[in-house]
Amino acid sequence: MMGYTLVEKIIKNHLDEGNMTRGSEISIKIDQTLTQDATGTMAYLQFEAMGIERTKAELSVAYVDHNTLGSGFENADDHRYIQTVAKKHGIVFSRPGNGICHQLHLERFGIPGKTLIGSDSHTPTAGGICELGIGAGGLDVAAAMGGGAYYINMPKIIGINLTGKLPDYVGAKDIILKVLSILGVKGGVGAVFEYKGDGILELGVPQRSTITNMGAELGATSSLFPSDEITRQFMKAQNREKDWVELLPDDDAVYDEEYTINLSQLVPLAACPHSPDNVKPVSELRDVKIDQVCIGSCTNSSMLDMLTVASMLKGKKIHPDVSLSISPGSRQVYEMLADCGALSDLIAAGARILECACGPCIGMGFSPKSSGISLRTFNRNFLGRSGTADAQVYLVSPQTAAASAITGYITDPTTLGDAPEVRMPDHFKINDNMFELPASPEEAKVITVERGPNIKEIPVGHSPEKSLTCPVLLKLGDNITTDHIMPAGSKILPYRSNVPKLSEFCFGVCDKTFPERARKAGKGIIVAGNNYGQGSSREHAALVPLYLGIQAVVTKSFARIHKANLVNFGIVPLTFKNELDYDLVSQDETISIDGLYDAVKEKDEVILKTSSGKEIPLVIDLTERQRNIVLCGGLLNYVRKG
Ligand code: MIC
Ligand code: SF4
Repeated sequence: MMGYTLVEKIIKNHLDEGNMTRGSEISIKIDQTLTQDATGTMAYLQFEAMGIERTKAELSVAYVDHNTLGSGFENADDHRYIQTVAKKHGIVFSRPGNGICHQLHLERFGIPGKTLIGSDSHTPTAGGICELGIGAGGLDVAAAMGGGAYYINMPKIIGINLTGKLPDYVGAKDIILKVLSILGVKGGVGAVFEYKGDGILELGVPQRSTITNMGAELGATSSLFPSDEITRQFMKAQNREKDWVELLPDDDAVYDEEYTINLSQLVPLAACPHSPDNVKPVSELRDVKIDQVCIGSCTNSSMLDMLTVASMLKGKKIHPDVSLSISPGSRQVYEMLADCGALSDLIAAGARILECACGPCIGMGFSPKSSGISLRTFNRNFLGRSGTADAQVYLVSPQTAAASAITGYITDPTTLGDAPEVRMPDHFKINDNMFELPASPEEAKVITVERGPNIKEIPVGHSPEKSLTCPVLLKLGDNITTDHIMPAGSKILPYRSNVPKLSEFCFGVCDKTFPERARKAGKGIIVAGNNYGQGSSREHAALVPLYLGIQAVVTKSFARIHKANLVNFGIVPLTFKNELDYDLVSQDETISIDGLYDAVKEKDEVILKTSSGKEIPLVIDLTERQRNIVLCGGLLNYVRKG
């Protein structure tokens, strides 16, 4: 008998259907769920539509952290909806101002060995304390709250051995950027990453969580560190030692692939525009003059990150041409920074302190100047995500960000001499008064859920047509992100509960004429290259195309969460059997797929006919369950049908 890896141990304990053969479909029981507000309204509308009284998960938390700008009534309306729906249905509500979902979940709720799904792609952050966190569409989270198991393909397991010790000024962000430089943005699709080796003993939970967080950028299903003495100390410092359990991989555990990174040889790295895997050593970028630095996001906003930055900025002045924003990850971090005086060091240096929320990471304020250069400690630098179409965003560690904020150029922090020593506190300040507990089942009966006028009906999917004839409405290249499909930012994000309004912005980054053309055509398909739909878990990237009449998406390959979202809303995901056939289809031509419905029902292939009569074989890579969902026109119809 072979030993087990961490993910095998957790899955084995939660297995509902299937077996742990790599790549085969399994379903797992879900212990905890989380939502954030930008995906949460949809998730709870769908939960309500399922008619379930109370969440069946051990713990469900509704965080508000994305849409906190409040430039109109829309966000506040959505927050009140989430607050009341949470109170009524047994869900803990985290008020706006409490912090970023993933940081808060680590601090207050995550438990080693448990399973968590969240309507946010960075839910794997919880892997920093060995909780199996998986990002999913809101509808899947709603189904898990209803007691349903969650379906994934049994991942392959990639072991990352860390050896050596990080040099001064080199951080956890540099480790994950290194992994991204090796494997790329689709190198983790279908995989879980497990970190091991002596090097992990050098990393505290905040650093481990920076790494598991950005595993999302590899396309991974999740990432895990073991739950060891370091995890115990972190949970003890959060007054949660009782929730700690040890969880280590077996010595003879088998990994499908292994890589080794020697931390002692690592240098500060940056992901250059416009992809997290476009990685270069910071030292090669030293002539790049910058306009802006943003420190924060669920990747790098822990107390440790903030103390590191404060120690580097203490007694210094931000370069006059640089605007520096700092968003602490949670109110705990914020309060403790205030208590220890580090907050005044940041303010004195000239930092612009923002509330603890996602903020600039999702384009909610702080968009750079036109063609501005922004250095961010975040996890995504996709084109346009910052809110400025021609901005150039580099992703770096807090150390590189702080060093560069002072000099005005991208600066290798290791050139600064000895690093100031920064220690994590032995105890965190615990104050849970921004969490609101749900009502008892009795009290819940009289709670009215408040629904503002921004909350509109969710479009419902339909079965695939028997045979489909329609235009190719858009042809796209590789690595199209959900930020391309359904952009966010301060002008668009407030409409997350209003699909008709949202549809005006669909594919705005690629082609502003798309919504109008789609409306006129009434129906159509999209054609794209590899890794289509990478990035965010937002199901709006499926729902809005559905609303605009998209029937099928034909690609070279899909990102995991987006493919699941297409299935959940009844859009047929198809892939080219021969990748080269991609070149044979053109935008605007009329294609036909004869026998589409029957093919989804029981065939592995179907033929797409181009207008010039070429026949292109397409693969239908769906499990039986997924086929049935698509045939019903999506998961809601499927669940309703029973
Ligand atoms: C993101 O980082 O892209 C987001 C915004 O957190 C998304 C969720 C969303 O689109 O609401 C994610 O990562 O899933
Ligand atoms: Fe928020 Fe950014 Fe993290 Fe997404 S990646 S959850 S927007 S901080």
